[in-house]
Amino acid sequence: MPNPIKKPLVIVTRKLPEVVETRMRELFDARLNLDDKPMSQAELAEAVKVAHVLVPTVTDRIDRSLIAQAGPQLKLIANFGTGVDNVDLDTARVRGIIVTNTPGVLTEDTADMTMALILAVPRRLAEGTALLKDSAKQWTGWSPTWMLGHRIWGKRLGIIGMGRIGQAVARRAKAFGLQIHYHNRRRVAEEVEQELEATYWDSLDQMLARMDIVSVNCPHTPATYHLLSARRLKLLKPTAYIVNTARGEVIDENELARLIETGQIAGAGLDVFEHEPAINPKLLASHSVVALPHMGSATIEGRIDMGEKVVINIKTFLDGHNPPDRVHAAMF
Ligand code: 8YV
Repeated sequence: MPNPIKKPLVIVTRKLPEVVETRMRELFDARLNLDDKPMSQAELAEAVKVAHVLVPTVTDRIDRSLIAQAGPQLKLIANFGTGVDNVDLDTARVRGIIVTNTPGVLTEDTADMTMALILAVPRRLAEGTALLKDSAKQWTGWSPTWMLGHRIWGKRLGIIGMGRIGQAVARRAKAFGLQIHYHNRRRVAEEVEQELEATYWDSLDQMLARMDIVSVNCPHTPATYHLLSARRLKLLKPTAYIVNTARGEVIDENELARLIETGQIAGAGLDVFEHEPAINPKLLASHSVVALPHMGSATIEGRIDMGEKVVINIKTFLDGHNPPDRVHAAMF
């Protein structure tokens, strides 16, 4: 920025942890959303007409038509989140708007939640707790053949997307005795493969057909939209489970629901959905599905760290430097 603005207008679309909001107020002319009411497209359009910096989240659609309405003063979209599939990166680039995200700080939390789902689905955690809480089905006591799930130790876990989160999942899963397999655009470094004792599959199709559990850990991009298509989902063994803490759009959700309903896939642990907040009702009705409301990175520590990254990105940019977490479409 050639002429640094004293107090740039930073519009934040959702409520953030108080400590982050306080810091933003100190540094910027921060317009916060204290009620946390999601902004409509019309409200977002008003925001981009006046803001120097916009701080959106996964719930905001920063698409081509919205960016077209931005005033010339909008120079930075500092996304509060790692995934940037909510932002049209190409249009932003053409308009000379820089986009940043918050990588790294939610890796461990998201990997924890992934591991929780890897355990929860085969071991029927949600079913067990629902049963105890349902007074109509009084528990009559232990039985040797009751609530039997499946062992995860010794089984094959196929990770789709071996980036930071995929590797953090692999580290945890290895400690639980799972054999690590993965598919990624590029093979990871040999030391990483050795540490994780991970087997690389160039062919996603071949990997899918052999896994006991599949975990989706890749970003949602045009190339990964419905990567788990109807055809690929049918390659899974009927005893296989799917876990998704990445983005719903990577899986054909209707087909997944149908295959679980008809017993062609054993179950799923889902933290994300294709049309959030809508969820295919068949998934919610299934005993074999553990569904969570997109809370993979929902820890107070994580949210504060994310906010800190957003502040650093904005501050660095306004001070005339390249923000540390700048993203380009080619990175994904
Ligand atoms: C965030 C996420 O909560 O950062 C991401 O990509 O998926 C989530 O964990 C959300 O996106 C915040 O915008």
